[in-house]
Amino acid sequence: RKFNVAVVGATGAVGEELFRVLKEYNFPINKLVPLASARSAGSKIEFDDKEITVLELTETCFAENEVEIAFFSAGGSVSEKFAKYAVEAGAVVIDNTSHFRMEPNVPLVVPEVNPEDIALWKETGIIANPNCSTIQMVLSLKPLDELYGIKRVDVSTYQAVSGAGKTGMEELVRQMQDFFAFQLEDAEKKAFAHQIALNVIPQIDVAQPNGFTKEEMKMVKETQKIMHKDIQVAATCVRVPVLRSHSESITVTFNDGVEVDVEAVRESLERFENVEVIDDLANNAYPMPIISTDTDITYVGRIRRDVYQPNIVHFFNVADQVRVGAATNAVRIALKWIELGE
Ligand code: A2P
Ligand code: 11C
Repeated sequence: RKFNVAVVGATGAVGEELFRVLKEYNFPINKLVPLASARSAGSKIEFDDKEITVLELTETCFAENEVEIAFFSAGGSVSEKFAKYAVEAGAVVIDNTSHFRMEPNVPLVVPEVNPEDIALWKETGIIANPNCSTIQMVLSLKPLDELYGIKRVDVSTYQAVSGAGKTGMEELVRQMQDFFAFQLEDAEKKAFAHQIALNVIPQIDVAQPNGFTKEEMKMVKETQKIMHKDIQVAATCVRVPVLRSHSESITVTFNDGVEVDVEAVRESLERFENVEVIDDLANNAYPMPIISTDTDITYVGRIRRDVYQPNIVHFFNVADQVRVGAATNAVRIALKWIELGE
């Protein structure tokens, strides 16, 4: 059967990608309802060679359009205010924001990792899509946990500007143009606290009392919730001048007594759905943002055993933040929700 599908945040970076992914995955759509603020209501989006008018997000728009699946990607405060109207109208909400993620009765899902959690959706009508940096990390942690049992993860991220939406992407491009026009010093800073062109910023989201940032603590708590395990996680999240793929340098400590076999690690990652290994250092082959951008794959490489401790492995992973980290994961959740019998 086909569904009436709403996209809240239809004019944003993730919203626009959602339309592309829905089309590519041949999502069973009866009616598509693009929603945004009054600012862009009346504008058009293109879907399946047709133009569809963007409607204003209102309390009644879900009931009026008989929406059955609602993707939310317009920020936490919009989800906080409007998700309940979609649920009241009988829709399942697939929420891309952090607003509901840590509520105990809301499932937090990466379909390749914890599809069984989707069943919990009935309690609230909401399924939460994890943070982008968590999604690509757990996609590589899950097979390794099955292989050896993970005790601890230390991760440093190199996060693209797309994580800050269209404003973030435009800011990087504008600052690069300003650089070539010798005007970078006066560059406008809206999305980021500092200049992002030709720089790296070791802060994403706000400071927490423990000295970590909110983005870093999301990686801790979301990983534990998705993996159903109190894995120790320490993250350092860094913004880099890359357009739309996040990278992560990951160190995994396995249970005591494990002796890492790099070939076994490689094979377990290769077997895992939507993960691919590129790992041939001698021939300069490893994952990079220019490889993962516009794909639905999480690429892993630079796999190596620790020099000192046999139960530690290091590797590097990259994935398209807008797709794997947001739109594609949301669509995969919806397809799994349908497959599991809604
Ligand atoms: P709008 O174009 O009307 O501002 P991004 O993450 O790329 O910055 O995009 C944010 C998305 O969320 C846009 O589609 C934006 O629509 C939408 N949005 C932001 N605030 C609201 C709001 N208060 N109500 C509905 N949509 C909103
Ligand atoms: C970033 N990870 O790269 C953020 C964006 O919790 O959904 C996504 C924030 C979130 O800036």
